[in-house]
Amino acid sequence: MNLARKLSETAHAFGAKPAVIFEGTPYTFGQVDREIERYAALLKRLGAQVGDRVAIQLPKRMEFVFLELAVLTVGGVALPLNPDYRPEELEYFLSDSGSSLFFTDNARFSRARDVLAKFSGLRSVVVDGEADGAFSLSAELEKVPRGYVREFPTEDDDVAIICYTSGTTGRSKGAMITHRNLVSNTMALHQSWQWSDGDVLLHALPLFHVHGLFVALHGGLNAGATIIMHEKFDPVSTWETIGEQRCTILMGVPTMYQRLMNAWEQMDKRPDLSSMRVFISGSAPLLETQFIRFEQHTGFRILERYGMTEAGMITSNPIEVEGRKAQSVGFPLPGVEIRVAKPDATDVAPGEVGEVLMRGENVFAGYWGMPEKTAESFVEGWFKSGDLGYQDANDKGRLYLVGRQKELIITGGYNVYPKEVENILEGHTAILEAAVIGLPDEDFGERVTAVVALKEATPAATPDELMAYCKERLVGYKCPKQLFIIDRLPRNQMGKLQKNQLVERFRQ
Ligand code: MLC
Repeated sequence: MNLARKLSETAHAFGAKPAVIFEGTPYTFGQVDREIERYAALLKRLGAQVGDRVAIQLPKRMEFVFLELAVLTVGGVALPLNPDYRPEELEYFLSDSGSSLFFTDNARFSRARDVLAKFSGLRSVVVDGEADGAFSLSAELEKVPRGYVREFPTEDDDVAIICYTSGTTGRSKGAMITHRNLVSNTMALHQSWQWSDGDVLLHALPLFHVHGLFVALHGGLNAGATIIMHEKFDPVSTWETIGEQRCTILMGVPTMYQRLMNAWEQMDKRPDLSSMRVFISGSAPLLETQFIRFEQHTGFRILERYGMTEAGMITSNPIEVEGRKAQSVGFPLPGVEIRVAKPDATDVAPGEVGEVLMRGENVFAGYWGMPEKTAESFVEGWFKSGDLGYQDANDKGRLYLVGRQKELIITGGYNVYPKEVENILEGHTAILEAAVIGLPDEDFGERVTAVVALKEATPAATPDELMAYCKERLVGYKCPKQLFIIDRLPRNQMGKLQKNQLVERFRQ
């Protein structure tokens, strides 16, 4: 079933109930549904066809919610983009996806003007006011004819969303997520986490990624719950809102829980948590110390679950409190199968570490325009996650994750492949070679750190200059937080870079 159709049906059942309260402004289910319909009519007017990619680069705001579901309504493919992407990054996503429509705001439109001029077939729409060279959302909505009837022309196996994920080679890959993926995962979580229309979700995550979009937004709308939406995460206002709005669910990444605990320790007046049902963590490993500290402070045991862009939500700790264990990501969700395998794809012995493989209706349809990469990512119908883990044979196969097969840094819930940052650094005229590593960080979990060797013949560059160079070209979370200049990067006799030596040397 088309996800937008499903959510529209729920909206009809809950008409006058608040669906989303965005920074204090309420939108009922009926209003949200009508806006989605109006935006869908607008997309049709702008010529959107079934399968067309529609890129959306917006800060967190209601237009994003209406647009995403309007794109799905007309059978298009939504391309949610980080609002912080720099114009050079945007160029890659627009070109790789072949998007025909681009929704953004004035600030981003003017910043990306030169890039956008390269795409002759692309039409841009600004959601705030007017801009030369772009359609104005409000003016276009005015022109939408009455009487538009939604058709939801796409179904289960059609692509609904392309979500870009950082790639090992430095080139981001567009994961094609189908309606079946979205609907089955939403239903699996509905059942496992016992969502109901009595729930009040505090939504403080970004909207452009799996966690904030599929798990939180789609999950809440599907359940008929009320979503209290904050534009930006702030630990103090999160605590206050939970108490004042009688929230029942919070979803966050470990960095958010770390900051929530720091704030808790500073607060004079502790919030009333009596309405809370569950605090859920994902997108990065939750440390045992964080799990324990949170329970000691609040009395709540965080529910950790495991997901990834390519497979949505995969496993979860049980909703029953006593079943939640630190460092474990729990058990497969309904309809999801997992295995732990050796490099030859045969099963490991029970309890041994191997690569976690998965299959089910949650697993994506492949990488956009990259059939070889897609083929490499599967073995006999199982998706190879790249995550290393083991299943506890004495606890019904409970899954624990212990590491990753490929170099990957997870910082504050975002994935960064070092190669992407190394490629940028090595584009600088003064840099001979660069190595990017993740160092432990109390706030972000891992800290993107660069170690570079400079060319002799060029004028020397300072760490600050090199970090500023990255900031012009890369979204903030990928930029090195620290940069060290050394004479030569350590290599073994075969010439292979010894990153573990760099980690040892710089972790202090
Ligand atoms: C922001 N910055 C980060 C960062 N977030 N740097 C590293 N890692 C991050 N995650 C940068 C900013 O650009 C800024 O740079 C500086 O760090 C300080 O920012 P801040 O104000 O402290 O950060 P803040 O805006 O508060 O954001 C922190 C955060 C945010 C934790 C709230 O990163 C966040 O919302 N993370 C959630 C990510 C997420 O939704 N992941 C889900 C992926 S889906 P400067 O230069 O401007 O100072 C997925 C699947 C699954 O993984 O299982 O869920």
